[in-house]
Amino acid sequence: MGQFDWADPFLLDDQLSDEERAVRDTAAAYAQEKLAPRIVAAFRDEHTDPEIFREMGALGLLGPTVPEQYGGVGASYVAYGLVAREVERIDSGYRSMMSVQSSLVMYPIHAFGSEEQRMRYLPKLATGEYIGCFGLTEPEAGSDPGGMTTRAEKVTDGYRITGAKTWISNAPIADVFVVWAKSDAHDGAIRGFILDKGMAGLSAPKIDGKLSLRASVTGEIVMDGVVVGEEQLLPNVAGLKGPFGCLNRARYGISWGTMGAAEFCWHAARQYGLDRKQFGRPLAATQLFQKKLADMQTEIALGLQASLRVGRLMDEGRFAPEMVSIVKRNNCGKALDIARAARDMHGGNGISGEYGVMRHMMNLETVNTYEGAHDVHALILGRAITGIAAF
Ligand code: TGC
Ligand code: FAD
Repeated sequence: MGQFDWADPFLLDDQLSDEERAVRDTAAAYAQEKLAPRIVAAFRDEHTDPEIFREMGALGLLGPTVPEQYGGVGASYVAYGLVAREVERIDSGYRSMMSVQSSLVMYPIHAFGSEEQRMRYLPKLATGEYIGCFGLTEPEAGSDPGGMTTRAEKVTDGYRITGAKTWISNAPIADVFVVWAKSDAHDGAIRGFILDKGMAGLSAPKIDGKLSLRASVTGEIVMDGVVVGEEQLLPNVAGLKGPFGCLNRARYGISWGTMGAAEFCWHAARQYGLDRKQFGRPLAATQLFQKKLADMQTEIALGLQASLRVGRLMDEGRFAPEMVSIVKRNNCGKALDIARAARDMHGGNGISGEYGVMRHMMNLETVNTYEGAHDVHALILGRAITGIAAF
């Protein structure tokens, strides 16, 4: 008979390679030593520290799946997921900064870019010298990115890009902007362009006053006739499968990350219940409290196993986007439920910044919405189940 480890019920650790464990341990040590001490003040003050990109880059945590010749470490997608879990255990905003850089900026430049673009951008994105952002969402096109109105119009030797993106992570501090636009020169197909900070007509104003992801800066991307050369077009993809190909990776990473946030909330609720006495005994001695802890443990154990399976299939080149929809949707939804329950189990202390559970809860409201809202992933799955698109 085996031993039961309450914190790792299905022995996830056993299912990882030595290399994956090493990446996980590096990320965990960094997150606990460097990110945890900063987060309470960063969230309270709505402060994003760009230095975090350089710190993560120095440890190989940015674009870890990118091959070494371009500055990555050639790690597996399972390793990438483990990094997201450790970083989001501290805060979803920090994971957001990391996953945009890795999956939404480095991935498309590697997968869809020219060799010249790869060499020019990837090494500096990997070290964090460059910060990247990804512009798909527009004020009138969120869940339906095919409805975008940003246009790339052909001009001599290049394109003039006009339009606006909104709710863009990292945009106000970005050096590199991967943006998607309908290109007149390609029969109106959606194409990807790499814009550089400082280009004439490009600005990225900050969106102030968020009640969620306050440690991760969000902004607009305003493109007022930005003229770029042919060499800024991502040459190797056309259509929505370009941005969706990036989203598959980011959504997969989020499925691990949200489990990290949920584990933080679960462990915090357990410790609070052991320490806090009411009616002459610890809260953790009550049946209701234990049921909530058992529900959390069950959802987290199942969610992690599911993400691990999708990660292994991704590494084998056998994943389908619908698999990612299952784990992104379910793990976000369960993590949000767990954070809300943990907030309640902390009583009045649960609303203080110090205990962290309400911050996770507020963050997870965004995570449940971005990268395909919870209900939109249900519709992606509903289409696969019935053959009928109900969008
Ligand atoms: P649809 O007709 O389904 O597909 C159009 C074309 O795209 C292809 N495709 C995919 N390719 C790769 N991976 C996927 N997951 C794909 N899904 C679709 C498809 O094969 C087709 O290709 P082709 O060659 O036939 O043209 O497109 P639709 O317009 O009906 O899409 C509907 C829907 C709901 C699937 C889609 O619009 C959707 O996923 N909406 C959600 C939007 C979204 O997720 N936005 C995220 C913005 S980025 C962000 O939030 C970053 S936050 C990150 C952070 O801070 O951490
Ligand atoms: P809408 O599409 O208007 O949806 C509103 C509600 O309607 C949702 O509940 C949705 O589930 C529901 N709904 C939509 N369509 C249907 C339907 N057909 N049937 C039933 N229900 C439906 N985008 C980027 O491109 N890059 C980024 O870096 C980025 N970072 C973000 C950071 C933050 C902090 C936030 C909040 C958002 C970010 N986004 C980013 C945008 C994000 O991807 C969108 O907010 C998301 O895709 C939803 O779009 P929307 O906000 O327009 O909501």
